[in-house]
Amino acid sequence: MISRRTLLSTGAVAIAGGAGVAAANAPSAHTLTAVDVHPRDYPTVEAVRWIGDEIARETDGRINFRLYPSGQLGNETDTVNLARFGVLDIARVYLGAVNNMFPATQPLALPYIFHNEAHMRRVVDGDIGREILATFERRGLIGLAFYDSGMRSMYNARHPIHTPEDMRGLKVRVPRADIFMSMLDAMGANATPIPFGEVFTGLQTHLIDAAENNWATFQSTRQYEVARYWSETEHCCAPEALLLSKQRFDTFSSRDKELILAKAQESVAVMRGLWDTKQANARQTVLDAGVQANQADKEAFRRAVEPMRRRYLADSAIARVVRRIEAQA
Ligand code: BDP
Repeated sequence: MISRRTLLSTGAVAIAGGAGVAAANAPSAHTLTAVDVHPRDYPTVEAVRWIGDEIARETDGRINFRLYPSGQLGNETDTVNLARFGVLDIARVYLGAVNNMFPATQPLALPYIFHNEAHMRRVVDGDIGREILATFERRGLIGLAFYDSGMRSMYNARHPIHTPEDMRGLKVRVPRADIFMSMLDAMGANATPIPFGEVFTGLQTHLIDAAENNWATFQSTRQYEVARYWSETEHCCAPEALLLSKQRFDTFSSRDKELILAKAQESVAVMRGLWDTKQANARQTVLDAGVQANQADKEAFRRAVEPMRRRYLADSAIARVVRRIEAQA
């Protein structure tokens, strides 16, 4: 089996157009490489493909995208860094991957910060969203857009979860990000960080009992085949981030830059259309396959994470943004 690291380095060679086996496939100077952990037909990947097609059309093919979906080029934190250093161009990542490097993104990932998806959309579409996107520039990235990621809930292979009590002793997979780890700890789970691509096998082999994610991911990764209980905690509604290498961006003329930024912004509406359909279909597929779904006691979960939320709110910059977000509920 080829290790992730080998893949990453061969991928990086191909992208940088270096010598050797990969050189034959090296993209031209105006090909932007875009990575995502999701498969080709996932809304985030389709939205980025849409941007590439639009830009290629407007520039008569002078600028085009090459997509590397399904985590081919490694985990999300690695791809963020590869983009910062100009090895790849566009990284679509979940917010946990950038929470530490870009603290301004933390409020958006806090549990129960958004009342519903409409609230999240309103916030990222407005001044708060724009201000947070602008902070990516401080460390080598252009924040292109925020995409939908729905609400994350809990699923497991053992029993329905109603209250945090039901989480005791469960090994719950979390993404390797401080916010997610402390969120799940606060809920009383045994938070186990494992990479996204290993969750299915982890559930299947009982290395873990549970995980949390949105309907679309639960379905597209087929994790529902091995975790038969979905419990609606809806604890997190963090959007996805679409990031572009600043090094690469700076090689374009101001006209091209405007085009890239404009198409990325336009893709948000495209993505939301795809997302709404995907989310509804994924939910139906999972329920039709016999997964048992229940409402969890969200108030009890909200109480459980309150001390953890308060620790984040001790940072006055975070507290200020949280107040503004709440004002838009
Ligand atoms: C999905 C995100 C993906 C993350 C994944 C995870 O779209 O970027 O890698 O969750 O939990 O919802 O790791």
